[in-house]
Amino acid sequence: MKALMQELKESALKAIPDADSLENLEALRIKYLGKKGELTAILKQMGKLSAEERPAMGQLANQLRAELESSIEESKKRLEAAALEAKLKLEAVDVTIPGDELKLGHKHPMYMALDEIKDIFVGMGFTVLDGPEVELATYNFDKLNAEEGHPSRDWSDTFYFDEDSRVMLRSQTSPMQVRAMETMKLPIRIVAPGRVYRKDEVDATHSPMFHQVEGMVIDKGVTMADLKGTLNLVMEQLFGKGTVTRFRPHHFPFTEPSCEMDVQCHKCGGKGCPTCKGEGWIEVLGAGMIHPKVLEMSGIDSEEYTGWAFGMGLERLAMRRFKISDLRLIFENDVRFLEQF
Ligand code: 2NM
Repeated sequence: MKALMQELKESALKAIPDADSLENLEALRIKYLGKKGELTAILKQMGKLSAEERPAMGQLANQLRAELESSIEESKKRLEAAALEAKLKLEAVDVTIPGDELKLGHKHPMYMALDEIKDIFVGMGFTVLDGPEVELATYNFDKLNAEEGHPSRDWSDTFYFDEDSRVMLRSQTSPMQVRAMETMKLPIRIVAPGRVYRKDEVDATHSPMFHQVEGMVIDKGVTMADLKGTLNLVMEQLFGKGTVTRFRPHHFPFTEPSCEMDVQCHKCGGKGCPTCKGEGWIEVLGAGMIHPKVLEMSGIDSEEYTGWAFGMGLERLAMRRFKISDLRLIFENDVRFLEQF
């Protein structure tokens, strides 16, 4: 029995340090020390020994078990350390590898133009307003003096949501100005930029969705001179000092009198060239003195207060500012186009 244990010890203490994985080590533990292992098999023969021999043999067996256990423990530590090292090596981050390049986009050219306009008006004490794109026809038309039967109310021009033409996509941003007149304390100085919708076919100068900037001033004693003076200043900031302008009579339902404003072509100085289509002038906006009926409908006393308002198309302005030839480029969002700004 002693010889058997010596044999077991020699083979085990040779095999255990050679184990190359935790799984193999565990298999060895079961092989030598398990319930059905080799040591147990030897101990089963203890019954054959005499009572005198048993204690010494038992002590020897316990010693052997302890030796094997400590050898297994040692190998386990070694294998675990190796496994940890391998894992760390695998997961190591090389901080010297250059990172992925971050591709940051930038503002859309049309919003660059809008920000410029907003800055100019904010600098003159105007407040920027935002409002709903789904509007009531009352706010889009009635309260702006465009009564039932006005051509712009036609189903062929306006996106309605319901049969009786009450709810619609706003065709101008002026409904926001009506809401301002109804709710804000006078005097009022506001600009209202945003999307508007009209049933137009898409071509180089038209889109069923486009952007407008409208604005208005209401106070006591406001006149056409304020309209012209303010808008002239805006154009000087937009197109440069000394920009020449002119005002032509026009008609809008919500203003009286109404006008359109042109700036003299900055390319040819008014002689006529492709930029201004030979005209010498470029139309930039519509404006006018707010119709007394419009003021009264929103609860403002037109005897005491007067006001002026304007509306301009943002796409057209951006196209001129950045020399964009086709309106569709603004909405296609082709990065080859957008990267140029
Ligand atoms: C334009 C031209 C002229 C305008 C008028 C108003 C309001 F609400 F005050 F009556 N808002 N916008 C206006 C005036 C808009 O667009 C070409």
